[in-house]
Amino acid sequence: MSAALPGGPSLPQERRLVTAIPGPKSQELHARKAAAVAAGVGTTLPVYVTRAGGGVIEDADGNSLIDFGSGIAVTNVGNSAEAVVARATEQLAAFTHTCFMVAPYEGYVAVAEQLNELTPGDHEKRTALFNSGAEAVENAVKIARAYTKRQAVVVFDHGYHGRTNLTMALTAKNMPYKNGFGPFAPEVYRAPLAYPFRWLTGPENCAEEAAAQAIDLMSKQIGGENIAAIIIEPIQGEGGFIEPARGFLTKLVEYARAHGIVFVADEIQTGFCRTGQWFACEDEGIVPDLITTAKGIAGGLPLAAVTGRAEIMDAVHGGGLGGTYGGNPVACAAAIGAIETMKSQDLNAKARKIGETMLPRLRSIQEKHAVVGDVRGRGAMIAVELVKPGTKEPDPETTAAIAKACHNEGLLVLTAGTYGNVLRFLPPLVIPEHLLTEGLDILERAFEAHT
Ligand code: PLZ
Repeated sequence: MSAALPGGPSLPQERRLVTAIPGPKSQELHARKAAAVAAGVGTTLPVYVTRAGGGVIEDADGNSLIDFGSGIAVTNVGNSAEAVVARATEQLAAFTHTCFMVAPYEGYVAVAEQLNELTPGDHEKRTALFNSGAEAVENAVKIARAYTKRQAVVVFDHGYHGRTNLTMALTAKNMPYKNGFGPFAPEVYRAPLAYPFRWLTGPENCAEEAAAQAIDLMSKQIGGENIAAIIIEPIQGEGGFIEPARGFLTKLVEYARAHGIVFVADEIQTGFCRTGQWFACEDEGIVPDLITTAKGIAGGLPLAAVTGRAEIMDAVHGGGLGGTYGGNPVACAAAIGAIETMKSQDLNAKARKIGETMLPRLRSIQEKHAVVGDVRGRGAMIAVELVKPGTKEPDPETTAAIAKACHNEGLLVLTAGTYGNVLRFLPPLVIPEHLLTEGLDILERAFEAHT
C-alpha cells in the first residue's frame, strides 16, 4: 500500500491536468476493474481517486479535477472534512462495532436527537438509523404500513428511491435500474408529477392539473383508505432535478392528511444544506410525517435514517426495525462531525451562494445555446435540461458529449433524467469560489464546442 498523503481541505485547491483523462495509471487500474469487478457496476469517469477534499479530486496519475458531483450529493461538507475525520478516527480507535441492537452506544442516540431537532416540524419525533438510502425508504414503507395497517404506496413519475426489490418498484426508470430484475413488489402505484418544463398544457396550471390527476388516481384507482404512504422527493434527484410546480406538494399533503395517509419526503439527495436549507421541503413550509435521509448525513460514511412523528415511528413492534450495521458507531461519529461542520461553516448560506453564482451563468449559456431547454434548481442542486433546438425533444447525445468534454478538461459533472438529457451540478458546499467559476468556464467552452 502506498503511503498516501492526507486529503481533505488541505489539498491544493487547483485544477491540474498532467496526463490525458483518464491517465495511464487510471487506465491500468480500469483494466484490473474489468477483470475483477462485476460488469454491472458502472463508472461515470474512470479516474482512480487517491485523495479528495474541498472542491477537488486527485487521481492516480497526479491530475486534480474540479468536483461538481460530491459523489452524488454526499460530500456536502467536502471529502475528509476535519470534524468528520477527527470524530470518526477517535471512534475507530475506541470501538468499531457492537451492533446497536446488541449493546447500544451514545453516538446513535446523539444522531437521532440531532435529526429529530433538525427535520421540519416541532412535534415529538423518533429516528431509526440504517446503512443506505434504499434501506431507509424500505423501512419508511414498513413503518407506514405498520401504523396505518394499509398496504398501498403511491410514488411519482421520474421518481428514484433505490435499487433493492421494493425500492426498484418505487423507482420509475427502467434502464438501468430495473430492466430484467423483476418481478417487482406489489401494491405500488405511480402518479403523474408536476414537471413544469414538460407539462403538456404548459407550466401555468401544472401544479393544479397534476395534483388533480394524482388525487384522481389515488381516490378512484386505489381508494384513499387503502393507501399507507405517499412517497415523494421534494426535488427529484435522479429524475433530473425536477422541482415540482409550486402548490403540488401542498395539495398532496392535504390529501394525505384528509385520508390518514403517511406523507413521506425522500430527502436523501436534497437534504443536509444541499438546497440552501436543511431540508428542501422547508421551502414550501411542508412538514412531512416521515422523512428519509442518507447521503450528506455523514460526510461520506454510509448512514441513513427515517425520522418522523413519534406515534407513527413507535407503531412498530419492539424488534421490528434494525439490522447488523444500522447506525454503525463510526458512521454516527462522522455524522455528528458533518452536522457540526454544516452549522459552524453555515453551509446553507454557502449552498445559496453557489446557486447565485451558477444560475446566472447557466442562464447566459441558455441565451446563447438553443440546446438548453431549461435551467433550474435551488441552492447547490442545479441542472440544465438539453433538447433539440426549438423543440422539447430530449437530447441525450449532446448531453453525453458535453459531459465528456468537461471530463476531458478536468471537470467532473454528472448527468441525470428519465431521458438522460440533464446535466446536473452538485458541487461540495465548501468548494472555493475560484473553482466554481473555473468549472463554469469549462462548461461554457464545452457548450461552444458541441452545439
Ligand atoms: N432516494 C432520492 O437520490 C440515491 C443513486 C445512484 P442509496 N441516489 C443515487 C445509483 O445509481 O445507484 C437515492 C436518492 C433518493 C433514495 C436513494 C437511494 O440511496 O444510498 O443509493 O441506497
